[in-house]
Amino acid sequence: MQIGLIGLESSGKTKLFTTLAGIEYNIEKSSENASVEVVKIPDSRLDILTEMFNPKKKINATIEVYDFPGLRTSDDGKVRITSAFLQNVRNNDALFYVVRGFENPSVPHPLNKINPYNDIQFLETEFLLSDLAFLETHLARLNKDFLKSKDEKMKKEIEVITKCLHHTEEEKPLRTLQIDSSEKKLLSGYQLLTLKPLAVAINFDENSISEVENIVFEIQKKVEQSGISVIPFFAEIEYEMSKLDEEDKKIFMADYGIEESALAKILRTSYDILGLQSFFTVGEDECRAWTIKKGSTAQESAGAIHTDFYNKFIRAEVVYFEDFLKYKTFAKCKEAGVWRLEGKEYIVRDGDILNIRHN
Ligand SMILES: Nc1nc2c(ncn2[C@@H]2O[C@H](COP(=O)(O)OP(=O)(O)OP(=O)(O)O)[C@@H](O)[C@H]2O)c(=O)[nH]1
Ligand SMILES: [Mg+2]
Repeated sequence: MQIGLIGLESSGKTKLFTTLAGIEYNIEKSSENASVEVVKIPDSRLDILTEMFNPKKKINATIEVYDFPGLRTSDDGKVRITSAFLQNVRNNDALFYVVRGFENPSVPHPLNKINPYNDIQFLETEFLLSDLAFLETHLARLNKDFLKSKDEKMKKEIEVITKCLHHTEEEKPLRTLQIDSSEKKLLSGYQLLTLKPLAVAINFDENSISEVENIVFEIQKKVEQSGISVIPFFAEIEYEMSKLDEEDKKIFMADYGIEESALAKILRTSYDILGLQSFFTVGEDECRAWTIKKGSTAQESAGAIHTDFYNKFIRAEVVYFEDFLKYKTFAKCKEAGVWRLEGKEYIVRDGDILNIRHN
């Protein structure tokens, strides 16, 4: 699974990316290539399990994060969406749009004003127009082909595309359209832009900490119906903080009046909009968070560990994390009736602790 950091030039994507990945920030930038790093998903539940089992290894779930070059002003003074940019967008399972909220006269803004909501609208409008153009052309072609072939499968496709087109014509992003799983499958090959899960991270500067809450509240209200979550963060501060040890970090955060780092929130949101969740395996050797799609069965989850576990699946022993936290041992969980044996069709919950029985 991969998530892309995209946005206008100099919004703070690389600063965020380097902080997430725990690497050094380098001002030298490539105008063409994205960088990629595998990033750990912080999970306090895994931390607690690790404390309880004291294993040799703790393994977090991970996602791939891509840092893409920003959208720039072209020679005519306008920001044009390039085909390279659209290709970058299409290749991601989900997107984080990094938007500028910080003032800095020495760093020009491609749209010439600091207005996060305006930047969100800019991208959404470009995506909508691109989808609209694609859907219109594609529908015309499908209709023409259908007249010749009378193919039933094509008829279904025409229905779905028409539904998408109407939604887009109302200037609504496709991520807010109600579609079932078969329609989703049908559409997946098209890589429609407004169908991509999207979240927004607004990069503020330290001087605006006191106003951030209100600004974000207002913006969130406006974009809620587009299915977008907005997360504020402070790229410069987070970067400086990431280089400190735990003690100094606490002092630093208290100085700025920051309650918690935004990085964990950004990563958990990425995970969430990708439609992912975690289950855990525990033991003296390792405690580990595994990544599965929401709605995965016990057998599919076993397959995430090993294909053999999928093929030779018998049953899954299941305890929900909160229950385990309450009763502390599997024996106590059994006594309390919260330890269960589940078959292969069982839908795994986010936070289940599994032990797979297999042949
Ligand atoms: N004052 C201030 N400057 C910032 C902040 N975040 C980023 N900058 C500056 O903005 C510039 C761009 O930051 P990057 O993280 O490289 O931005 P980017 O989005 O990766 O830029 P492109 O890859 O060119 O699109 C750098 O000079 C940063 O120091 C911030 O929170 N406050
Ligand atoms: Mg960059």
